[in-house]
Amino acid sequence: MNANLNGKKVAVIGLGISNISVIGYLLKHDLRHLSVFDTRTNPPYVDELPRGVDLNLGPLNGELLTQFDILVVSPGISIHLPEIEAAAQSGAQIIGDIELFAFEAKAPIIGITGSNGKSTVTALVTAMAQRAGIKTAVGANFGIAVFDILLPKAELYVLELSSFELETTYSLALTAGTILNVSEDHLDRYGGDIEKYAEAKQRLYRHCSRIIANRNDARTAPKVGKAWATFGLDNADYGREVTTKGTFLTKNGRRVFNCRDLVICGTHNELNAAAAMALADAAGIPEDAQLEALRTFPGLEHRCQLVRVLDGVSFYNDSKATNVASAQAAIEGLCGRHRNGIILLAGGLGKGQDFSPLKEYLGNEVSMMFCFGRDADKLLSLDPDYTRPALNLRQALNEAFEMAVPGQAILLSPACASFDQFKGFEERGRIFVNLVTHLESRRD
Ligand code: UMA
Ligand code: ADP
Repeated sequence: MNANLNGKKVAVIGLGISNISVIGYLLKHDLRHLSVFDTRTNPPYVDELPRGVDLNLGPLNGELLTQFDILVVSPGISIHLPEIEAAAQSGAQIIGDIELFAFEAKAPIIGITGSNGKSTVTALVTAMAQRAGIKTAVGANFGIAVFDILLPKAELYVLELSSFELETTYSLALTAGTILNVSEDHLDRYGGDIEKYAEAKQRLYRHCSRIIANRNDARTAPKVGKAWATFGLDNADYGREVTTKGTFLTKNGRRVFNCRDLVICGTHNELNAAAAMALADAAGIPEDAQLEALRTFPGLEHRCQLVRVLDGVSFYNDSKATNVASAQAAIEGLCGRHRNGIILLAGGLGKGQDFSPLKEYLGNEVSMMFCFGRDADKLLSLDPDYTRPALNLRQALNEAFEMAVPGQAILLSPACASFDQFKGFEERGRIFVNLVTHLESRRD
């Protein structure tokens, strides 16, 4: 896009974390006009809006939007809304905060997208770069708006990018980037079509110097151009080797790290570590810093975290598992550690996903699944013998604990978004941890 904002009529659509930060940036320009829109009647950040900014709440006014030159659209708003499409047809540029950031950022950028593992890999690469003494700023879908991390002193940016953010990004040039994996998620925004979702993710590769693809997931291979490196389950390029002495991370067949020394667990995290090393090499981060970061990275909150062991039962908080593939990864990552299997707590908003991949675990790795939330019925229909309804998370946990035997794990890995019952996955995870912390032993 044309980076010159001066003299332009700009509409900011959506008043969330990203756009409140963009507004501050926009106001530094000599705009002809700035209006803010949000479809909610009571969005956050209204109090933080500078005085005099024109604010429009409630349903979007399509007619009004056609009068703007540029629409800066929040990731939470679909650019396929008729009002936004009409503005685009009238000649408005539809962009997001990342597009504007792309013009301002002077340091190299690493970009990470994928259905699962984005935050973990983003945090790992950031830890690797920081270990190497590189002044690194991390943000975007990671939860920190990009305009809050834009610093003249930054030597490297690491951005976690969602498909929504990529849809409104055109010029972002990456030093290194990856699509970690593509599985069903957010299909409610893509008309139920996973290929459309994958296409949005492919936009990450458009101006990417060093593309890192997952060789076990064809949808991550670049449609245009070639991968600089791949990562995967075997020991080709970046990968792993499973031996009788343990599992090792490898680079071109060379064993570089014993997975025993990883704090984060599960095969999916070994893949995440391999991807992080590939990105780090692509960006010139020294190997000793990579390995040191792998050794010390504690994992992120709400991702397969052991909360407590009570009466021999282990409780895991994997509230960030907001889709089926992430719940599958948690089940597979934990089942080897728990000889008596897993009781799964799942449910919430299914976002149009097909839950059937969970069926194969029922009666096998998962001895029972307690289902709560808006789409509980869809989960319950997978297999009535190994599923039970629960009114809410509290009831699911209490009933699971009553049923559990020593050696079992109770795993909150909901395979669903949380917004039907919670403010977000963090709140869901915090409530679970709090409930678990207050459980009393049944042995007294
Ligand atoms: N909303 C409306 N009407 C509006 C604007 C927003 O109803 O006019 C709703 C959205 O549907 C959404 C919520 O408000 O439910 C917040 O949307 P937003 O676009 O204002 O979001 P921000 O607060 O700016 O946060 C966004 C990302 N949110 C989304 O993509 C939905 C955050 O990712 C990101 O951390 C933040 O920018 C920082 O740049 C969160 C997320 O859930 C973590 N991402 C999804 C995911 O990871 O699966 C993609
Ligand atoms: P994202 O930012 O893409 O949501 P996170 O790193 O926050 O990814 O992890 C989200 C969920 O996905 C967690 O439940 C985690 O256990 C699971 N997960 C992490 N990495 C992977 C992966 N490579 N493949 C499948 N699931 C994963």
